[in-house]
Amino acid sequence: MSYCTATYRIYDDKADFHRKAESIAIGMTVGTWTELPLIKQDEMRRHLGRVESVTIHEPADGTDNGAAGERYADVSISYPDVNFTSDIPALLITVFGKISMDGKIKLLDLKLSDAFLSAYPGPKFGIQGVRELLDVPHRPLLMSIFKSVIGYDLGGLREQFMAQALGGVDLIKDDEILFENLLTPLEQRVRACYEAAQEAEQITGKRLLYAVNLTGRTSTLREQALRAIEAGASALLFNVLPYGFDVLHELSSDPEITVPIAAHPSLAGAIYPSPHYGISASLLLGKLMRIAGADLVLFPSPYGSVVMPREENLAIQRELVSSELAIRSSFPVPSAGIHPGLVPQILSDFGTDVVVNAGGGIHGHPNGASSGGRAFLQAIDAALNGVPLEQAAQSLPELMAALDTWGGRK
Ligand code: 1AE
Repeated sequence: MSYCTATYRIYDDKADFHRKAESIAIGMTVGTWTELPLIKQDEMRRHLGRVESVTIHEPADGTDNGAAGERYADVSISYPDVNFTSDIPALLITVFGKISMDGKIKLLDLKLSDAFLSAYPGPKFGIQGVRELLDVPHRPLLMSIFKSVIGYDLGGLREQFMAQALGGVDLIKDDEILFENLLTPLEQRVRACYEAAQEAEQITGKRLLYAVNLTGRTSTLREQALRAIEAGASALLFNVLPYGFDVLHELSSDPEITVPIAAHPSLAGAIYPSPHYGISASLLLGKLMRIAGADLVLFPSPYGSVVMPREENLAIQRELVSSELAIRSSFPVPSAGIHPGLVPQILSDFGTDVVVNAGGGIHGHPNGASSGGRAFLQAIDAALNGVPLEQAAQSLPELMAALDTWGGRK
C-alpha cells in the first residue's frame, strides 16, 4: 500500500491529541470506523488513514517552538493514495480541506509517495537549465523587476527595459501587477522587449531572459503563453496562488511551453505567516512550487521590505534544491526590498545557486537603472571574491553610490 503523509501542528490547551489525531485519520478517510460492522472494516481498511506519530509539547517543558506558553502537538497522519487522484487539488482537499477550518491547525509538511510524485515531472529547466539558457554556469544570477509600468505605453516600457538590460542583468521580469491592458498588450510588449533584448545583447554581449506576466482567466493562460513564446518571450511569470498549483502544473508540464516559469508568491501572506493556521512557507513556496514545476520561485527575504524569518527562508531553499526529490531543483529568489548592500548576506545564506532580485534596488539607483544593475553585479563579484563591499566600492562608483543610498558599507 502506498501513502502520502501529512504533518500538522495542532494547538489546544486541553485536547487529547491522540484522540484528535485518530479523529482526523478516520474523519478525512473512511468517515467512521468503530461503528462499522467487522466485515465492512475489512473492506474499508485499505482506505483508512493511519496516525504515524503524536509529539506533544507542553508549555512547561521549555521546548516550545510556537507562540510562547502554548500547548501543541506535532501530528503525522498517512493517507492511502488509493483514496485520491494524483493531483495537488485532490491531495490538499484530502489532507487539509475541511480540517484547515477546524481550530488552530497548521499544515507543516507533506511526504509524498513515489506513486503520487510520478505524475509530477517538476521544473522543465530548473537551476541547471536556466543557467544553460543564460550561459552563466556558476555565479548567482541577477533579476530586475519592471517598476511603475501601469500607464506606460510601449515606448516607455521599452526604454525601461533597455535601461535594465544595459546594466547587465540576467533576467527581467514584469511586475506581477501588470495585467493585459490597451497600452502594452501582451504580444506587442513581448515583441518590444525581445527587440530591446537583442539590441542590448549587441552592446553588453550578454543573454537575458524576459519573463512576461500571464494574467486573466485560467482558460486563456495556455493560449496566452503560446502567443507570448511565439512573439519571443524567453520566460513566463505566473502568480501561482491566486490560480492554484494545478494551473502551474498544467503549464509547466505542457510540452509546447518551452520556456522557464518564474512563480510569484502573491497571496502567500494570506496562507503561511500565522503559527496557528494555514500552510508552512516551506511547503507552500518550497516543495509544492517545485513539484508543480516552477523553475524559479520568488519569496520574501529575511532582509528587505517584506520580511520572513530567516529559518523559514532557508527551509524554502532546502525544499527547492533538496536531492530528496528526484526532479530538477528550482532557483530560490529571495525578494522584496533587496539592494546591493544585502548581497554578501544573501550569498552567505543561499550560496551561489540563488537569484538576486530587485525592483526598487535597481530603479532607485541615483544614476538610473543601468547603474543599479551594475552596482548589483559589482556587489556579487566582490562578495564572491570575499572583498568587503566598502573596499570594492572605492574603485566602483556605481556600487559606492548604491551603498551611500541604501547602506551596507559594513
Ligand atoms: C516577494 C515579491 C517581490 C516583488 O514582487 C517585488 O516586486 C519586489 O520589488 P522591490 O524589489 O521590493 O522593489
